Amino acid sequence: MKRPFLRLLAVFLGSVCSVHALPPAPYYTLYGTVRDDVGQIVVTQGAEVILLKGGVEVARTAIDSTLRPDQNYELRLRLDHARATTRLYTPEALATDGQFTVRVRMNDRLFLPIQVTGNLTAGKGGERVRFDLTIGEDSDSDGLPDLWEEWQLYLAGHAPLPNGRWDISLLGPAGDLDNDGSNDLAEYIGGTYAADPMSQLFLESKERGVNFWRFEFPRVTGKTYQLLRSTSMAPGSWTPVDFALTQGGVPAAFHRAQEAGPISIFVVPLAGREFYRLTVQ
Ligand SMILES: [Ca+2]
Ligand SMILES: [Ca+2]
Repeated sequence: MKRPFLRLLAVFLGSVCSVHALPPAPYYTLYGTVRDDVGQIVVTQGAEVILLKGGVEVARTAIDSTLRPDQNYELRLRLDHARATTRLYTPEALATDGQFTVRVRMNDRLFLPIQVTGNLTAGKGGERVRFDLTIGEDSDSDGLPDLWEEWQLYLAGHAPLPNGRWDISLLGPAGDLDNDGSNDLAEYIGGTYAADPMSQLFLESKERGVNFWRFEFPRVTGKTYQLLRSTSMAPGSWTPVDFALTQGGVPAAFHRAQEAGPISIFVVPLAGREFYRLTVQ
């Protein structure tokens, strides 16, 4: 099978980025994806992200899996540029560079996401900052939930240590337990097995017609896929491209998998050289 430059290019939309907007609205926007401890996007009805300042709630928003393909929550916060001698104009406003923390409420329980350690610092008004959240325990502080790590070790044929615990240090975001070229964080995000080298995300070119290009990739139930295209592969040159699930079908910006297995997607090709990459959430 031929997979050279089209081979997965699992891109994490989880990195922090910020976009500056113009005044007058001094909102600070926190957004991202909330996942559970096996990597699935939270779809629980009534689940919320809650923001606290000094232990007191100042904002909350519903977790909504239909919000956008690459995020299921968004919190817009008012920031106050108050100087040390002035007071915040509303009790709900956060002082610029103020301290806050985040919790997730789900099934009437409050969870501390593993990314949240201590207080966080709000930036400046107009910023839009990605902050992905994972519910679960992370006793080795590597950003991967312990339950998922233990599950991968079980699948790999490992046994618990004599003390009954699993040696989760064998996995890490930059590690590659099965040596398949996809690191353990990519496998967690992509929903593939970190202990099975045959299980990984890749994009394969299958067929080039006069006015279509057919690709195939192995989808995982519950994951959302988007396609990006570039004519140079230069950083910043990748732009989203719509794709259809059938030749001549209606193109869409993303695909949310309802089942597992290989899937074909169709795009209208450009005239010249082009490169594609697949992203997963
Ligand atoms: Ca961990
Ligand atoms: Ca791997």
